[in-house]
Amino acid sequence: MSNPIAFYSPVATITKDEEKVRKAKMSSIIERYKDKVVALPKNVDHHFCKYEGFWHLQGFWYHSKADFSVEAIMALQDEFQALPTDIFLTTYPKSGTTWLKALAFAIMNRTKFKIGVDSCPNHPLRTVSPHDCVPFMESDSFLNNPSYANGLMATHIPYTSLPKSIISSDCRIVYLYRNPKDVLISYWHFLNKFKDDVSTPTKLDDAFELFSKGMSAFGSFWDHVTGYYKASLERPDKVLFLKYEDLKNGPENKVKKLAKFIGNPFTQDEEYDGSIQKIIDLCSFENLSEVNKGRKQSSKILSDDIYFRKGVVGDSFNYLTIEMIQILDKITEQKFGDLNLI
Ligand code: PAP
Repeated sequence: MSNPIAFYSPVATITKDEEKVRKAKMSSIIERYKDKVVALPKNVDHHFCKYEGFWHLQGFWYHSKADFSVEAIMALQDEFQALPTDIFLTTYPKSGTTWLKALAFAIMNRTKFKIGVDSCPNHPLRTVSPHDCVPFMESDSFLNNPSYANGLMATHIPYTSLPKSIISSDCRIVYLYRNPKDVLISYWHFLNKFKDDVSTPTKLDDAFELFSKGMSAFGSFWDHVTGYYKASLERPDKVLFLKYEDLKNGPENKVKKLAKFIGNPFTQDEEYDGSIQKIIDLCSFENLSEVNKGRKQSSKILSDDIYFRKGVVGDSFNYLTIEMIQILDKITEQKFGDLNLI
């Protein structure tokens, strides 16, 4: 993380020309993999937003022909070279990625950007989105220029499909788990915020059915979690498994654990002077959602607000029927039964 400013500024102020370059890069990747994609099993019965359906790769479903799609995963698997010092923040979509990005970024850059309004009113997280500070590997911006990540990246790619060099280089991986019911509801709201979808919102029934069948971008929630959870048991010094709900309930301990794991432990002085709490406050839902109110970074979404809806545990109970809850609980029990995960 030698110069974080070098990578968040261009993203925050992306020009039309830069966007063109990124799109051209993504188009060339899509073109390069088109024959391979044609050969993959697909399900085109279900359209979401601008996506034409789902394509199956290595046990998981993906969209096609855009960033965050199967072509992006294939390109990363073929080309991405990790460094042993790289750190990967990994999640199933809607599990708290934005929050984890903010926390890891704030922890790793706390010498450069001191926390606390007086010491650093211009902290990047007071002006730009956590997504501008920590890129997704499968995004067009990263694929166009991987070096701008500066050693801290995020991804939704399942553990078993990560580019091989991430594992062989012994990189540290942080996985954030969130309970599937809240993930589903968060995901459903998110889907309906995409521009193309505003006039024809996805019904909750449909989102539920597809999610239960593992038919979402990045595949089955349960298989995704299982891959990372098992890895965290097998390689605990390299894979840290955290839970959104634990972070909500007792953030201090988890933030300490995260800092230690990513190689930036808090000193005793920092523990006494409230540094941990300052990071928690900076990365709180309230603060980040205020900073990102009305911001618009990408043309694909209405605004960065959509990453900050409610940020609470258990909101799914306001939407799901009892039957839906029972079905999801049953799948969770069947899938996670022996893992001692919930
Ligand atoms: P992504 O995977 O597309 O990047 P992600 O950040 O994982 O999205 O999911 C957004 C969810 O995290 C939202 O949940 P909700 O729909 O249930 O409200 C969002 O509110 C929540 N979130 C974002 N920032 C924070 C935060 N600082 N603290 C707690 N929850 C947060």
